[in-house]
Amino acid sequence: MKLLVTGGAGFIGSNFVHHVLKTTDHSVVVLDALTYAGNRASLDGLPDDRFELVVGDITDAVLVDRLTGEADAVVHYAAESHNDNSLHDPRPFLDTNIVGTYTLIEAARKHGTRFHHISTDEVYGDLELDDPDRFTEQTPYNPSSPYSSTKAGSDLLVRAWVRSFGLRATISNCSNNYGPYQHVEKFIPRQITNVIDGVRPKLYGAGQNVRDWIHASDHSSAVLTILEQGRIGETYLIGADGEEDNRSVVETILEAMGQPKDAYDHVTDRAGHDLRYAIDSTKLRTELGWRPAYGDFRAGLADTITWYREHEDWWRAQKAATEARYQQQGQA
Ligand code: NAD
Ligand code: TDX
Repeated sequence: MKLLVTGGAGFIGSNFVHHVLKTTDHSVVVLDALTYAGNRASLDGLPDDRFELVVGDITDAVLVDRLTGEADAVVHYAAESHNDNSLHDPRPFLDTNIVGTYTLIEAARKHGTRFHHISTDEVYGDLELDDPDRFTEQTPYNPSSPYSSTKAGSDLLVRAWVRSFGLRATISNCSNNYGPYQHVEKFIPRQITNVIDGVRPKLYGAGQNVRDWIHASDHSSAVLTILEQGRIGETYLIGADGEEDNRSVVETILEAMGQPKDAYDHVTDRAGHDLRYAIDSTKLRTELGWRPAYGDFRAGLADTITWYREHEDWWRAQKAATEARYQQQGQA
């Protein structure tokens, strides 16, 4: 297959492109606008004969129409992805997440192209800490932030295009990813690179919020499985049973990096901060037989710390500007 991967120069998209080119004989065209979150270097070393990067915007209907017409399938990762940014400037989230997705599904409908939409568990809102239930494919949508509401909107557009126009689409909603190539604005790489720089990690509020962590390589294998074997029109939740509260994550990072466990600061909490996410991925596991390879979050985190230590050239250029932005927001 020839895949068009939008947002392939971002964190999860680039992990997917590496995974596909390593484990299949599919070829890949990445369409990426190289916003502040995209990095060409995340795609270094890929085979020229099976890989191409097109720098462009997913709201560019002419470009999207041509590239979609040339592809056998579209895997749509491109998004504005950071909750904190969406609280300070929501507009790009509407443009990319809503209008961009609309532009892609219109092209896929016209050309009859198979479409896989990447989304997030945040569309379901949040859970109480002691809620015995986790999110399933049946959980009602209830997003909290400008980011998650635009992702929810994009999911609903895809669902409507399946029902109204017969778009051959699947959707996946995944939990929080960690691993190589994640921007230093995000929680785990921000704290790892802070410790490397001799700066104390920054915990929002009391740090009791829970996220359900999955390694990006496991997200990639799940998406490939759904693309190749998923039932058209279906939604699959992707998760690896990795619930951890933020304070434990910071303490684990500090210990793994040889620092005292309590060497972190509390900073201003995020407005509207979701308390807990948790994914039940039974459908994906029983229907399609998918399993995560990283069973142990601490082992995955240790690999990730090693990656950031060894790839300072990849993240260094973004660190100062990212921390300056947090400083302005009172979260530094
Ligand atoms: P990211 O911010 O690291 O990467 C986004 C990429 O999209 C960047 O390369 C950027 O240049 C590109 N992009 C942004 N706007 C564009 C536009 N208008 N046209 C073309 N390219 C554009 O994001 P990520 O964390 O890799 O997330 C990828 C996808 O996965 C998103 O759809 C996100 O909602 C979803 N997701 C993320 C997580 C997570 O934990 N990070 C979890 C579940 C789902
Ligand atoms: O410095 C920090 N301190 C802190 O305590 C930062 C940056 C974050 N946090 C907290 C907020 C969250 O509870 O850590 C948790 C994780 O924060 P983020 O990395 O910003 O992720 P989150 O808001 O949970 O969203 C992520 O997972 C779901 C991705 O950014 C989304 O794109 C995805 O949909």
